[in-house]
Amino acid sequence: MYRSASVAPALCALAAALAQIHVASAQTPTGPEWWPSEWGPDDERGAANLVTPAKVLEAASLIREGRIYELGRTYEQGMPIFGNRHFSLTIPGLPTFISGAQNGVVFNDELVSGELGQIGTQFDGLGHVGTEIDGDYVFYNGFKLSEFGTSYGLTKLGIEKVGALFTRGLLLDVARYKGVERLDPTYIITIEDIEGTLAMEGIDEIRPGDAVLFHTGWGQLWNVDNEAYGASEPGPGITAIKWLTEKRILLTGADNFAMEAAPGENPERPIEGHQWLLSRGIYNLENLDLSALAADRVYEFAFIFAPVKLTGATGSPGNPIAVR
Ligand code: UVW
Repeated sequence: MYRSASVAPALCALAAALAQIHVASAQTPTGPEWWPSEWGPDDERGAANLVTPAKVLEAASLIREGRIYELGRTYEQGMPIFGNRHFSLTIPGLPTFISGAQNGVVFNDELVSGELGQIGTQFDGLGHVGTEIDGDYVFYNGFKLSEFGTSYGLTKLGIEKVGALFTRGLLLDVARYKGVERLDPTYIITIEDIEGTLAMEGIDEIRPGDAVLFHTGWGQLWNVDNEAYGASEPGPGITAIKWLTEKRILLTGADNFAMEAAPGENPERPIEGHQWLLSRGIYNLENLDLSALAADRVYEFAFIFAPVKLTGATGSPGNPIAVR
């Protein structure tokens, strides 16, 4: 038994050290605990915090020709849709409103239904994908769905919190790097592929706050062979996604339905790239049209996107643009 007065502080120090080890090594099904975030335990914007005035000016300096590239797909009946999600647009009434006024004015409105933030070109917010831990579902910054989920929207991490994004964009044309029009249906992009693509394109580095877009060529199948488009897809594997996370980027994106390879490196762990990125505050864009950027070999540009402010939503539709 320890009786010396000097032993107690030593034991306390040991206990504190052990507690530190516990904190540092606490594991989840997708790696070490990712909270609290570097922006504090209450932060809901994640990597959007990296879009600082300096980052905006860096991006603006990349605009040299004033040429705009639209990266968004049109939302239309029959477009590829993941799983049982749906999209419908109708014009009720035709015309919707007949005024009967002297000037004969009539109006048309549209009625849209669907998982608006998760169909077509879509921006995944931080409330979209989480991880089951100890009977709850845990998201960015450790927020638990039992505490922020309601049937009428998320009270934390809603897409309205993101704000407007204006940053340096990079197109990684991995298809060109591999010498193909379109990567194979289950091709998994590696770190070496990314480094090789950057070298081919003359891009020196990926920087914090960048928007990193992958051109896989898979978008050639959009509305051409929708079954093949949704059956699998080439994209970065979880190893490359973890590496990108360490670079503290703003977002990933690709010309396919989920950005990451599907199936991925371990088919027993589906959509793990989403889990990894969104949990750590990094956003994701899917179903982009990157064909014009790739054709013109535009690899570095100003990337601009303002998510629609749907309070409590998990994602946003929209039309991101690249400007060079
Ligand atoms: C998939 O396609 C699974 O990704 P998301 O849910 O982001 O659309």
